[in-house]
Amino acid sequence: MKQSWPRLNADEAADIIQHNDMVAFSGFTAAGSPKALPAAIARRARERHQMQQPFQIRLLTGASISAAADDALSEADAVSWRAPYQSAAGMRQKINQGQIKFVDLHLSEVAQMVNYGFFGDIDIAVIEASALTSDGKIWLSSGIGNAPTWLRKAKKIIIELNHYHNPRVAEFADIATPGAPPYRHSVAIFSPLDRIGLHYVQVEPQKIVAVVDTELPDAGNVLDGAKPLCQQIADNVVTFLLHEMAQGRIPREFLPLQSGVGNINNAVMARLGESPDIPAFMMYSEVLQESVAHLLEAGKILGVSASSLTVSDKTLRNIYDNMDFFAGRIVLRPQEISNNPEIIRRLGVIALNVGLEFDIYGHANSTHVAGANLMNGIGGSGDFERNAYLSVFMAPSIAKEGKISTIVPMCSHVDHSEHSVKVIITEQGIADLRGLSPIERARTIIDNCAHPLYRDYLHRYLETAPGGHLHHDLSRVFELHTNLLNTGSMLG
Ligand code: 0RQ
Repeated sequence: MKQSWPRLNADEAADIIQHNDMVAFSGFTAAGSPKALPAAIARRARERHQMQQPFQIRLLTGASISAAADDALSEADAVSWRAPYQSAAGMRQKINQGQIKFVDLHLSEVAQMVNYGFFGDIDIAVIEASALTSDGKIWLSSGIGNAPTWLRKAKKIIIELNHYHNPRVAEFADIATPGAPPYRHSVAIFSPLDRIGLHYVQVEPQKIVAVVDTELPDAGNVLDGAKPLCQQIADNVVTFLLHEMAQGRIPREFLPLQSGVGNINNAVMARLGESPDIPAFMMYSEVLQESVAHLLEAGKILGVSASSLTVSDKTLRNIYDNMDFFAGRIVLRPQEISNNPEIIRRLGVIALNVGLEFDIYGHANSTHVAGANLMNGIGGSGDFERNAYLSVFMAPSIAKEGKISTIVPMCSHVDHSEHSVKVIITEQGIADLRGLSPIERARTIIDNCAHPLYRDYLHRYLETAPGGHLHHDLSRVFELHTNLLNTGSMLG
């Protein structure tokens, strides 16, 4: 059946959305996420609230969306429930004030959870597309995320047809869906650029209730620039990886890398690119970040599997202007495949992620400051670090001008356990935890990674705390955190 859909503006399309609807946005980071509907939904919420009517949506996304979109929605009190990840200051504040319920999830699991109805039905999917046809073929844009699942499961679909994107962006997409347990077959990806799916998603055309034309950039990946501390951490990561190669624990052709987002990860990728002793390598990651695009062009990175092009506008334009070069070197996948544990383990991915704090035994906190306040969420860090060949965590040894040590006796919240964290790297040095007993791990982390300001305290804690296999003094274990809360500084 051929269809022609209502071409609506964003406000008209937002009128389709009802109070308490479960709304699912396309994209992964700002890349590929809707640009016009978030602000229109916020306006609708404000109007309804002025009329003393309730209006809040429940919002599912791939990962973060643009901070502008999340903040517009949170400022308008337009969201009651949010999953699985966010990174916007306003949204974060409302979550921490208890006004928005937030569910922090491993990104690879979300599609399966929705397929099995863990969160109920999806009422409306709002999907950015670069093209669509009347028989229901939808070509996505710079981020895939969970869009294929949203399109399949949603009762209604609103398409944002974004003319900003080069229609050839869809050449990056490899849309495939793993089968459902217990009949799931292996996902046949044996090299990062292997393709197993289609460039488009097929939907039931009658589910599309509106098409909204836009011409808007992704707008959202602005990095602060490389701080000196980031460079020192990056140097230590390169030193570690070169040592592993020299020891024969990383093969000469190297292993695929995963790299999280942010300044540290960007600096690490750039440094790896500059190192003549690191061979050209592949990435099996979730985001393709700024420095990675440049390294692809330079030939240092041979190919990238990811779920989004999380790059600046200028870099995205450059990719679009050189599609013949990039099309064969980038594959964008649904996040249940970009972050798939089976493939990460098979390919021997080296995972490089940043955490907020680490304890002396190697547990890592990526998400909650002083055990209470959400920062962003676990994102894809757990998908990769639990299954990686080598899980490397990075952080500066101190935060807030030294008032906070990122190495503490016990993490105030645990996202990654000592059983999977293999290596911790700060600007101070490298703690290689493989094969070490807990007490050896503690000494190594304190000596190699903690800031000199905090080393004596941490050593004293370790040597005076009672214990057996681990040493812990439960009456003092959070003394640093308590000092921070009481005095503004961990050392009191
Ligand atoms: O605060 O911005 O006010 O200065 O936290 O820290 O050092 O700039 O590092 O931007 O890479 O963020 C873990 C949050 C690090 C991030 C986290 C303060 C610090 C600063 C930011 P300011 P940095 P980053 C791929 C993988 C989980 C998700 C993930 C993250 C701010 O990397 O969200 O890995 N990771 N995803 O001052 C209090 C501490 C602190 C602290 C740092 N111990 N206590 N504040 N800060 N340590 C992405 C996806 O999944 C899509």
